[in-house]
Amino acid sequence: MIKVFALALAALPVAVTAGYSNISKCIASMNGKLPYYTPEEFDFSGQVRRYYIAAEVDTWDYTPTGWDNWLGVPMNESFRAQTWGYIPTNESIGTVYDKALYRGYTGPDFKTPTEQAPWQGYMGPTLRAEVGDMIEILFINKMETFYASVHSMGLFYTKESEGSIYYNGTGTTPSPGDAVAPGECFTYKWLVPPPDTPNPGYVSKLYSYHSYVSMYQDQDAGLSGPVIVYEPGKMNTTMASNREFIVFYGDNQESNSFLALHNVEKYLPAVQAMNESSTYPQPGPGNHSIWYPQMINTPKTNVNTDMAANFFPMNGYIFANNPPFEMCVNDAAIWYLWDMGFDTHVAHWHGNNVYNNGLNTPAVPLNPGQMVTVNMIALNPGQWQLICHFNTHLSKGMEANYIIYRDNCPLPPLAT
Ligand SMILES: [Cu+2]
Repeated sequence: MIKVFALALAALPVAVTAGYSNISKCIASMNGKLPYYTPEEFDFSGQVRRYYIAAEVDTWDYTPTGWDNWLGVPMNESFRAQTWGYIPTNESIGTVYDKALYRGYTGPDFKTPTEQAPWQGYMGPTLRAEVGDMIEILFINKMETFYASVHSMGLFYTKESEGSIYYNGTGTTPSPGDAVAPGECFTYKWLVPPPDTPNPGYVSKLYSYHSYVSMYQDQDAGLSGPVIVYEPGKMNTTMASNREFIVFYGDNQESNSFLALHNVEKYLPAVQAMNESSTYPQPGPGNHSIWYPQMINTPKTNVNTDMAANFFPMNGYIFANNPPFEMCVNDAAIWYLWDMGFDTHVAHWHGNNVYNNGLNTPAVPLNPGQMVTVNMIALNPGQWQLICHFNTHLSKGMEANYIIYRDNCPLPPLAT
C-alpha cells in the first residue's frame, strides 16, 4: 500500500469499476467472526448488524427549491446568495455540484438503495447497533478515480478496520481498508463495547463515520454518515417511541473537494482550471515515501472560491431548503447533532428548548468532530426555525425548518 510513486498527471488512472474482482472475498469476510482483538469488557451479544455501503459520485443541489427560503425570494434575487457566490454564471458553478457520497444498499448486489428520510440529505445511511453488538460493513468504491475509506468515530475497531493510515508506514501494517481503490471493496468490523453506552439519562447516542484517505478533501467532497448506538434491547422501542432527527452541521469548501477540478470541467466548460503542476513531487534522498491514495485525493488544482463557493449547509441544504423535520404535538424527539469541518456551530431551535444532559437550553454548542445527543418534548406547535446561531454561518445558509403539527397530524403515531 505504501508506494514511492511519481507520476505524470496526464496519466491519472481512470479505473474501471465493473467487476469488483474481490467482492466474493469481501462478502465471505462478513462471517460474524469477531476481529483479532476485542476489548476485555466486551461481552458479545451475538447480534451482528450488517450494512452495505458504496461511495459514489452523485449530483447534489444545495438549494433544490431554487429559493432562498429565509428571505422568501428566488435564489437569483437573494443578496446573500449573490454575496457568497451561489448564483450560477459562466464563471461560477452556483449550487449544483458533483459530490462523493456514501449510499446504503439492502444487499451485497448493491442494486436496491436503502430507504432514507428525505431530511437526511447528503449524509450516508444511518447505521444502528446496540451495546454488545458487532457492525459489519461491506464497502465498495464505485468512484472512477478517487480512493475512499470508512473510518468510525467512537466505536471500537482494530487497526485493520481503522480506515486510515499513518503516513510513511510508521507503526502499523497497512490494510486494504485504509484506502479502498476504485472498483475495490473491504469489509470493516466495528464493535460497540460498554464504554460506548449512551450518556446517563439517555437510551441512545450519536457516533459517526467518514472517509479518511485525505480527510480535508474527502470531507469537502462529502463522504460522511451517522451511527446511532442504543442500550441493549432498546433499539426498536426507542425508534418506535421517539422522532429521531440527525442534523449534520458541516461546511463544504467546494474548491477544496477532490472533485473540484472535475466540477469546473463539467459545469464551467468555458473556464480553464487545471492542475497546478504537471507532475507529482519526486521523492528526494532518504527514506521518503508517498502514499499514493492520499496523493490522488489531494489534487492541487487552480480551482478558486469564485468558481466553486463555500457552503455552510445542514444535511447538505442551505437557506431552509431542507425537507422539514416533522413531529406531532407532545411527541418525544431525539436530536442527534454533529459537527464536521473547520468551524464551531451553535444549534438553536425556535419555539422549543431541548434537554442537554438534563439541562433545559435553547442552544447547543458543537465543535468539529463532536457529536451531541439531546432530547425535546414537542410542546409548542408550529413551523419553527432550527439554525446555527453563528451569524456568518447563518448568512451562508445554516437555517432549516422543523414542524410540530397541532391538529390532524399526518405522521404515524408514536408508540407510548
Ligand atoms: Cu455554524
